Amino acid sequence: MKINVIGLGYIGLPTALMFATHGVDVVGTDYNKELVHTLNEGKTTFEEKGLDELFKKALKANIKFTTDYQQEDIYIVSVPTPYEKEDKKINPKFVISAVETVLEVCNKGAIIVIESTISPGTIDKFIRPLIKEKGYEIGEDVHLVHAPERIIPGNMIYELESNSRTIGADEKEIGEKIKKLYASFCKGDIVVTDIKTAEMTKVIENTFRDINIAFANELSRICRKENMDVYEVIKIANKHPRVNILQPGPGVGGHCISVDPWFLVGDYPDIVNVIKAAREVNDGQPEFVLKRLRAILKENNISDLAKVGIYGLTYKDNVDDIRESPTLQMIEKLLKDEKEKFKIYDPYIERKITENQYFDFNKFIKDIDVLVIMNSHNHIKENIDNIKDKIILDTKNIVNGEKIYKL
Ligand code: SAJ
Repeated sequence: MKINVIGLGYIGLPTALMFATHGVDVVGTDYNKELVHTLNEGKTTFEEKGLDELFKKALKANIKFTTDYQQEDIYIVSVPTPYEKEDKKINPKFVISAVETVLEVCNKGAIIVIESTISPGTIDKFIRPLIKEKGYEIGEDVHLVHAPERIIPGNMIYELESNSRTIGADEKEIGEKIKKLYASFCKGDIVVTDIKTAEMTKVIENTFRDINIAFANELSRICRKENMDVYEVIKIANKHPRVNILQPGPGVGGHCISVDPWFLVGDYPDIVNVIKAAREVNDGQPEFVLKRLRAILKENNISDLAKVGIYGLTYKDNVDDIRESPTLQMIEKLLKDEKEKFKIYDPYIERKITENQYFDFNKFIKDIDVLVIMNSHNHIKENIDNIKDKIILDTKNIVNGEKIYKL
């Protein structure tokens, strides 16, 4: 079988590699020339456990990278789906242009599988009219499928193989055909349903997690008010057989959980309450961290912000992805003109992102008195002994001792 994967980012690349290492002939297409060039030089474009090994295996199998769309029978579209900042609605411009270009080159009867996360109804609202407008008959000239991914950055390769998946299709046979294609590497249960159900399911999975993290974050604020240990409260409550509270943290980042719930807020403004409130709590968490930091500085009579170091720029632990990261939310939105004063370090980030960024951990630690832990990368856990003499705001609950403050 031959496929053309469109979009070689965080999801498209590992998916293309997985297909290639499981007997499928793959051409990966991306409009970013530099990215295609890097892949053709034999290098991956981001860090992910097991990705380099999988990439090497795929190169020995059958995979090519190009900026051109191919004439094929099956396309997997894995392009970003941003949202509009003003009305919080999805902006499907990348999916639209990918489908438009596919239509120009595809064989008659081709199947276009959209993997990108899209809000419920996006295919009905934007993709079907577009295809009809171009004079194609859906179900005849082209078939549509929505096959959202579920993999978690940091454990993508394992999850690609073992997670269950959803395939939404108009026609049962097409759904079954694509199910068979994914079953080449996916050992999990693959459920075939209709397109809109698949769209809704994907978005509400991430919304579920956002709401649950917001609950933990709100608890951290309540416990702070009462000067109580939120982690102890959660640990005890979780002994209840039907309670499973997540962990509070410095905020929610990434391009999934902090984005997808907004699609529902944008599309159902008259209905949505809980989802919107949860989003606002999680978006407000970096500000809570900052307030907590200012209180700690006051308590310790520290007025010089140059003594403060922030550890962690990525959106979560042990990944190199900084999209929507709580630290960036904190320095960009909240600190503004003060941001130059803080010192910043993240072992996963080797390029300059912000002012006063350090690339040497020991030097960073030497230059500060107060440390704010925003990420619990394995790196910091291995260096606990080197930081214990600092005043620490530990938003990830990884270190205990005197002068160590929690959320
Ligand atoms: N976080 C907390 N407390 C927790 C758990 C997470 O504050 O108890 C924070 C993290 O630090 C991070 C954010 O939430 O900033 C999101 O991290 P995550 O690891 O929960 O999820 P993502 O965004 O990396 O990946 C999610 C996953 N979705 C779900 O778990 C429902 C993944 O399966 C999806 O494939 C991915 O979104 C996606 O692409 O949609």
